[in-house]
This record gives sequence, C-alpha cells and structure tokens, in this order.
Amino acid sequence: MNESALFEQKVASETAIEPKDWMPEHYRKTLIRQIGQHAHSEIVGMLPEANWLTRAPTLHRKAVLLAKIQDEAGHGMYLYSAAETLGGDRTELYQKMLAGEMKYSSIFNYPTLTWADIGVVGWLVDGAAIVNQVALCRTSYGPYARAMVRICKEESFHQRQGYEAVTALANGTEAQRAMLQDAINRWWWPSLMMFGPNDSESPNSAQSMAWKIKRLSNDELRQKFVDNTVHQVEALGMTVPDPDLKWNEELGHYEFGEIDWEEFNQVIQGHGICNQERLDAKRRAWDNGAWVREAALAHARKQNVRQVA
Ligand code: FAQ
Repeated sequence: MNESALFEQKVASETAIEPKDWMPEHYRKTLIRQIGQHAHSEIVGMLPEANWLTRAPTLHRKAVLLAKIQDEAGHGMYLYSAAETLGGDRTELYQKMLAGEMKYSSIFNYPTLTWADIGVVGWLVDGAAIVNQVALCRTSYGPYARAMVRICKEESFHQRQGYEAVTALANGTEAQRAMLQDAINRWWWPSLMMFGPNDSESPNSAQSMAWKIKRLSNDELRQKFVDNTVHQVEALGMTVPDPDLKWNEELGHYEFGEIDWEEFNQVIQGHGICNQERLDAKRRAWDNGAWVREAALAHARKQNVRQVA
C-alpha cells in the first residue's frame, strides 16, 4: 500500500496520525494553522481576565482567577508543542500572530467591563470552548487529540468556576443581577461567533471534516452550545438576548436568530473593539521579555558546556 492510501486508511479506521507518519502537505498546513490559532487564542485569552485580577472581589476569587489564567498559558504551551510536532516553528507562529498575519479567536477582542464579565467569560466562553474541544479529543492527529483531553479537564473546571461566580451574582442584589444581565447581553452573540462562519460559508470545513480534523461542523457545534446553555441562563433567572430564540419540539433543538456576520468579519479582520489593544499588549510583553529569553538561552548554553566537559 502506498503512503497516501495508508494515510487515508488510518483516517477511515480512526487510527491516530502520528508525527512521523506520512501525511499530505495540506493536512500538515491545515493543522499548523488551526493548532497555531488555537494556541494564540489561549495566550491572548489571558488578557481580558487579567484585566480583573487586581480587582477581584475577594482573595478567594482572585486566587481562583489567577489559577485559571495560568491554566490558559499552559494550554497555549501544549498547543504550540503540538504544532512543533508538525514542523511548525513556535517563534515564527507567534511572530505571525504579533504581526496580525495569523488569527486568534474573535471572542478575545471584546472588553471585560465589569466583574460580571469575568463570570460570564468563564461560563459562556469556556463553555463554548469545551463544546468545540470535546469534539477535538477525537481529531485525527494524535498529539492534538491528546492535548485536548487534558485541556478539556481543565476547561471544565473553568466553566464551573464561571457558573459559580454568575450564580453568586444572580442570587445577589438588584444591581448585581442587572450587571449580570448586561454581561450576558454583551457576550451571548460573540460566544456564538466563536464557532466560526456558517457551514455554507466556511472554506476550510469540507476538507477538515473529510480528514477528521474537525469532527463536528461549525453549525453543529454552535447548536450544541445553544441547546446546552439556554436552560442555564433560565436557571439563573436571566434572559437570552435573542427575540427569535424558541424551542422546536419536533427537532429537539432551539432555533435562534441570525448572527451579525458583518460584526464577525470586522473583528476577524482586525477591526474589533480590542484588537489593537490586545496586539499592543502582546507586542509589549514580547519586547519586555527579551532579557528573560536571553538569560534562559545563556543558562541552557552553560548547562550544555558543563555536560560536555
Ligand atoms: N475567530 O473555514 P473556517 C479558548 C477564521 S477557545 C477568529 O470555518 P476552520 C479557551 C478561520 O480561522 C477559542 N477567526 O475555519 C479560552 C478561517 O481563517 P483562516 C479557541 C475565526 O479553522 C477560554 C476563517 O475564519 N478555540 O481559547 C473564527 O475550519 C477562555 C474561515 O473559517 C479554537 O481555536 C473565530 N471565532 O474553523 C482561553 C478551537 N472562526 O485561518 C482563555 C480550534 C473562524 O483561513 C479564556 N479551532 N475563523 O485565515 C477550530 O475548531 C476551528 O479553527 C474553528 C474555525 C471552528 C474556530
């Protein structure tokens, strides 16, 4: 059997593709793109939450938030490592993101205006991330699938801490309840946009589904998220900001309104509310961290010399 047929057979039989296996160049490139963007999202995704670290309402909430943000950094590192197994160069990928040549999730270009936003990010944004990532635990590329298993465990803790934080607000004063509803109103639609364009408008989907890189389509994942989440909003005594939302008994799914795709396109083209601020923050961090990289390299060189001697 030739290499290409062996690859197709492995995909068909759901045997993971491993780094040393032969793979089509386009498969490799698609994975480096997706895993790289996923890694960038984890790293940029630390910023909106970091905005509230010094203002968390209690020491306990501050400690939990700090742990969550550190987890996101760890997720970024696993994912860059997975991209490296495909020949992706970590520094090169990161520089492309800093130069605006590689995307990260649209969701992180929205501001966290109040403490309620932090609860809602944990609950809705991590909730949406989990729906997507649970499906990716069965992605055809072994190192990506294995990274996802671990990441999902941690994301599940993040989602619960978010829901616990919003529950406290929902059981709080009128002002706290209003703050929570306002946060839900601002984050609901951007959370639905995390799953990407509709299937009919998604240029990468057909091939990625055929190669089992993606196991469920953008629209299937978005539907799952809506179906999972509406009753959670209701349990909090809050409302979903969608006048067209209704349960379809026959289909066993919620129907929901049209996403503002113009807004989505603006955000992914770099014109969202916080795109500039996020990239500026990451560029500053890269420049300010130069001495750490140099020191780490100098230390590694010394260790090497000692080992050789
Ligand atoms: N934002 O043809 P498709 C997290 C781009 S979770 C920005 O459908 P594809 C955890 C897409 O890249 C968030 N760009 O593309 C956390 C493509 O552009 P390109 C990260 C988007 O790849 C929580 C173009 O549009 N999760 O970070 C978006 O088949 C809290 C056409 O789209 C992942 O990355 C978007 N929302 O499907 C951290 C999951 N949607 O590259 C901190 C892995 C689409 O051709 C705090 N990724 N685009 O220039 C995926 O599952 C897929 O890549 C999709 C997009 C579903 C995102």
